[in-house]
Amino acid sequence: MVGGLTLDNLLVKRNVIDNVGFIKINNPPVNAMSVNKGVPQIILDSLKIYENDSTIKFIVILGEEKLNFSGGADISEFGKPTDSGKANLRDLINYLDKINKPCFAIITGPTMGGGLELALGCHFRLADQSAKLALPEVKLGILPGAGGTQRLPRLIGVEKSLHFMVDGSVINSKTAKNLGIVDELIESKNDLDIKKIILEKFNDKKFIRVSEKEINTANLENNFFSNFKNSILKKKRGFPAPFAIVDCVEKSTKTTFSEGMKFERQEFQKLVDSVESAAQRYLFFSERSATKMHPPIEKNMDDIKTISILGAGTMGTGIAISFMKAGFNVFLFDKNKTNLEKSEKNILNILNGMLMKNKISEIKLNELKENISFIDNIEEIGVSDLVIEAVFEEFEVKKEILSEVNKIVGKKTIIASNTSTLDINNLSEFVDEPQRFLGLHFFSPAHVMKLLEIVKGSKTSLPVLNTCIKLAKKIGKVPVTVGVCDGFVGNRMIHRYLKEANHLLEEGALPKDVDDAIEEFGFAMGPFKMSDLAGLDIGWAIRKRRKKNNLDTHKYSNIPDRICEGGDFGQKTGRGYYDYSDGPRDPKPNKITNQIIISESDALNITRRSISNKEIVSRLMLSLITEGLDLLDENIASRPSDIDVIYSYGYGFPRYRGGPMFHANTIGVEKIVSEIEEFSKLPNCEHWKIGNRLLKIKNGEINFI
Ligand code: 3H9
Repeated sequence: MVGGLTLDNLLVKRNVIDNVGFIKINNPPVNAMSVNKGVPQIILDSLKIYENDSTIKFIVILGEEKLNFSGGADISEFGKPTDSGKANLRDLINYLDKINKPCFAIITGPTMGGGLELALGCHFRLADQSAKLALPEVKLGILPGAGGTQRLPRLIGVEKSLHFMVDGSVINSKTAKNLGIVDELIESKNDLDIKKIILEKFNDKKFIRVSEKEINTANLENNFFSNFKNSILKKKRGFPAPFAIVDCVEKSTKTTFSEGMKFERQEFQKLVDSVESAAQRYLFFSERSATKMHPPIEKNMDDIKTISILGAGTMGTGIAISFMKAGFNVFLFDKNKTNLEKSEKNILNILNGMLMKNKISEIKLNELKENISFIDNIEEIGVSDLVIEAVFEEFEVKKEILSEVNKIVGKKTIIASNTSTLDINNLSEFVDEPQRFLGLHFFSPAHVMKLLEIVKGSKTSLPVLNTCIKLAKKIGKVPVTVGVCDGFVGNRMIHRYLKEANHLLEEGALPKDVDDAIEEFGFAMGPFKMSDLAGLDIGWAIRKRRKKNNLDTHKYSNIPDRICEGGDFGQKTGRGYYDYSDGPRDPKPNKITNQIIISESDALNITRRSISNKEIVSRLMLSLITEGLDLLDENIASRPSDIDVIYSYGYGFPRYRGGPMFHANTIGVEKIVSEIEEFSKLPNCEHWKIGNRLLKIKNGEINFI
C-alpha cells in the first residue's frame, strides 16, 4: 500500500523488464486522468516505487495494451469538488519534474490536454503512427492547466506553441517530431521493443527537464503578444480562453517557471469557473449523448459500403463528397448530364483545393476520385446499401423519385430523404418498407457543415436509425435524432426566430439594428444578412407551402413576402433586406425594403419606436427558447442538449453560450417569465405567452437542461 491505495488496482498496471519499469494506464475508454478514481495518484505511487528501487534505471509511462496514452484530465470533474486526499495531475507532473531517473512517455492514440502535459513532464517522448497529439483545452473554454502553457514554449518556442494551443488542433507523430515535441518515432509499443530502443538510443543520453529549458525570445518582435491577440480578435471574439493562453505564454517569457505555473493555475481556475467554459464543456458531453439511442440498442444493420445520392445539385454534390472522403463507394445520379458534369468539376476543384492545402496527398486524391461514379442511369443504384435522395424540395418530385428507387433497390437497402421540411411519414408511403426509410437532413454546404439531423419517421426501425447514427460519425458528422414536424428541430426554431425579427422591424427597428444586436451577442451573422445570403425566395416558397397546408399557426409578418413580390431575393438579385450594389461584403440599407417596413408599421397601426439591443436580443433568444420548449413537449426533440447541439453546429449559435436551452438556464426561469409577461403587453406582441413547459420549469417540476 502506498498513499492509501493498492497498486494492484486495475487502473494502473506495473511490470518490470530488467532495469526498465513500466507504468501502464488502464482507464478506458480514453485513459482520462480521473482524480476521484485515483489515476494520477496511482501513477505517482508507482513512480515512487520505481524511484526507490535501485534495480530500476528507466521508467516508462504508457497506455495499457490497445489503449491510448491519455485523453487528458477527466472533463466531468471540472467545476465539481474532487477528492482532496488524492493527487491530481499537477501533483503528478510536479513529482515527475523532480524525479532523478529518466522517464519516458510512449505516446500512442489520442494524447491530449493533460495527457500531453503528462508527456511533457517526462524527460523523453516516443510516439508511434497512431499518435494524435493536441492541447485542445481551448475548445472546452479552458487552457492547458497542468504546465502546458509553461513547458511547451520552452520545448518548441513561443510562436509555435501559441498557435498549437490557441487552435487546439490535432497533429500526428511526424509533425510532432518536426516541431520538437516528440524525440523519437517508434513502430510498436511492445515492452521489449521499447526497452531495446531505450537501451540503444537513450542509455547514455543526459536528460534535461523541460521546465529547466530556456525560452528563446530573441526573435520576438516588439508587442508580439498584443499583436498576436489582435490577430485572433475577430475569430475568437467572446471566448476568454484563447486570450488567457496568450497571457500565460507571455508570462512564461517574463518570469521563472514556478511563477509562470502559479499564474497559469490562477488563469485556469478563472476559466473553469466561467459560464463560457461551462457552456463548452456541456456541449462536449451533449454532442456525445446526442449519438446515444433512446432506448439504447446494440443491434446493428449490415455494414454500409455503397451509397447512392440522387440529384447532383449543391446538396447532392456536398453529400457525395462527405461519403467519398470517408472512403465509401459513391454513385452520384442525375438524369441531367450537364448537372453531373458540373458536379464532377466542383468535386475535382474541392479535392484539388485539399491537395493545395496539404490536407491530402496526390495518391489520396486519386484514391478518392476512384470512390465516386457519376451516373445518369438510375438502374445502376440497385447495388446500394443506402440511397439518399437530394432532388428538388417539392413533394411531387420527391414522390416520383422515391417510387422509382423503391422498384430498383433490394430489401436491405436503407432509403433516405434529404428534405429540410417535408413530412417524412408522408414520403415513406412511397417505399414498400417504411421501416427502412428516414430523413437525413444535411446542412449546406454539406461537405463542410458538421450537423446532420436524422429524422425518425413513425415507422423507421431502431436498427436503421442506429446504423445511420454510426454512419454519420464515420463521415465526421455530428448526428442528432429528431422527430417529424414541419422544419424538424433546427428550421422550425429558425422560422419562429425570423418571424420575431420581422416583428421587430414592424415595431421600429431596421434590418441593421437587429443584425448588429445579434452579432454583438455572438452570432456570426444576423437574421437578415443570413436570409439574404440563403436567398429570400427559399423562405417564400416554404411560407407559401405552409399557408397552403394550414401549417402556419403563429403570428405572421408580411414584410419578407412583400420584399420578394418586388423581385428582391437577397444577395443573388443584388437586393433583399439590404442593398448589395457595392458587393456582398458591403451591405447597405435597401431604401425599397425600408419603405416596405415603414408602410407595414402603418398598416398595422404601430407607432414606430426605438428598440434597444437588449430587447432585440431577448426577443430573438426567447423565440428560439420557447419554440425549443414546444419541440421538447411534442417529443420532436428528445433532449434539451440535442437542441443545443443542433444550434451550435448548424446555426452559428455562439458555443460559449452553450445553445438556446443552456442559455435559458443561464438567464433563469424567473427572468424569462417576467420578460415574456412584459413583451406580451407591447403592441404587436399578443403572441408572447407562457407555454406549458415553461410553466412546469417555473413550478420546479423540470429544468431547462
Ligand atoms: C485537460 O486535460 C485539462 C488539463 O490541461 C489541466 C488539468 C489540471 N474526460 O469522444 P469519444 C469520454 S482538459 C472525461 O466518443 P473517440 C466521452 O465523453 C481535457 N471523459 O471517443 C465518451 O464517453 P461516453 C483535455 C472523456 O474515440 C468516451 O470518453 N482533453 C474524456 O471518438 C469516448 O469519447 C480533451 O479535450 C475526458 N478527457 O475520441 C480530449 N475524453 O462513451 C477530449 C473522452 O460516455 N476527448 N471522454 O459518451 C476527445 O477529444 C475524444 O474523446 C478522443 C477520443 C479524441 C480522446
